[in-house]
Amino acid sequence: MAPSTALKLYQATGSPSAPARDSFAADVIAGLSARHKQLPPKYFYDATGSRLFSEICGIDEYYVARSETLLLRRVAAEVAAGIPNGAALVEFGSGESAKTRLLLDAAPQLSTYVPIDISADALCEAAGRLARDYPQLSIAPVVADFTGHFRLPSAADGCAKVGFFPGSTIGNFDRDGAVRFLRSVRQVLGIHATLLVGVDLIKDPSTLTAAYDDSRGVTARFNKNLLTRINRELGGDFEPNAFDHLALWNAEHGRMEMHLVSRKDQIVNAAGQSFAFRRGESLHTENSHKFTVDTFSRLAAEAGWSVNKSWISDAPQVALFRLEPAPGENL
Ligand code: AVI
Repeated sequence: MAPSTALKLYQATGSPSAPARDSFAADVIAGLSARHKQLPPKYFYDATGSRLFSEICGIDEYYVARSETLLLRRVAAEVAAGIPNGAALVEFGSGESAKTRLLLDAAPQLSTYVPIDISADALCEAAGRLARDYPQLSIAPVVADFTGHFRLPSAADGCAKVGFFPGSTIGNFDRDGAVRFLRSVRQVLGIHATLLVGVDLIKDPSTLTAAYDDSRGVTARFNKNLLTRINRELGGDFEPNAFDHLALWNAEHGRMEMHLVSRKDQIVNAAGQSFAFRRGESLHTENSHKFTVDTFSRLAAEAGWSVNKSWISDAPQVALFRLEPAPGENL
């Protein structure tokens, strides 16, 4: 039997289509009606946005993916040495599971892989490929919004759990959201767990800005694709070229910000409502927080985790943290 047909997909949420469209519309109406217009970055990732993001990960200026892959390659054996026999690797927002192979290759003692992703198609494809290449591994994909509450599939019962959250996606949450997410991961994984988190580190603003405003304009297209998605899915009439892509370093909040800045006074319709933009007015589309080892350790501590070990890549630097439940913390 082909691996893709042998794989059982755990649907942790109801059918995402209708409720997902409703909450997209509600988020667009709320975000465009706010005094400072903003949209949640999770809506970047339709099929085109996901493809553009993969392209960004291959761009020289976007060091985040490259530095993390090189780091994982360098420390995989050391990370693997801390993984118990028969453990389950649980990946939050697994996408193409590209970096996962570095861990799977280094840790053949893993018995189970649980990739969690909102996209059933991406999950099926990635899980099918992994099932072919790692026939000893039990693969139990879960379709879920990894920021929400869900239970792990029974395939992971009785296994020690190793959470995996690479890619610096933790930086896309605000501080409270990051703490809430890390707390919910502790609940999902249970008490005998460790969590590997990839985090981008603060560095010189010119390197940071170039990473979010690449010279080929792929990140600009990624940003403007959000408007195209609103047009297609919510009957919008945005002219993407009537907005400029802006990437800026906000030193006060330790984050890269992406905005779409209106090139003119204009009225835009979307989700059945009209929204006025002034020339120069910004629609804030993403925050990407950057940390030091110290600031990330404090954030993790707020969520009940303590740092067991951290590894830092060559420049441009990113970090990989291994977290364990803080002593005395209850679930
Ligand atoms: C997915 N996330 C970690 C990326 C980041 O760096 O914040 C998304 C991205 N935005 C622009 N380029 C990449």
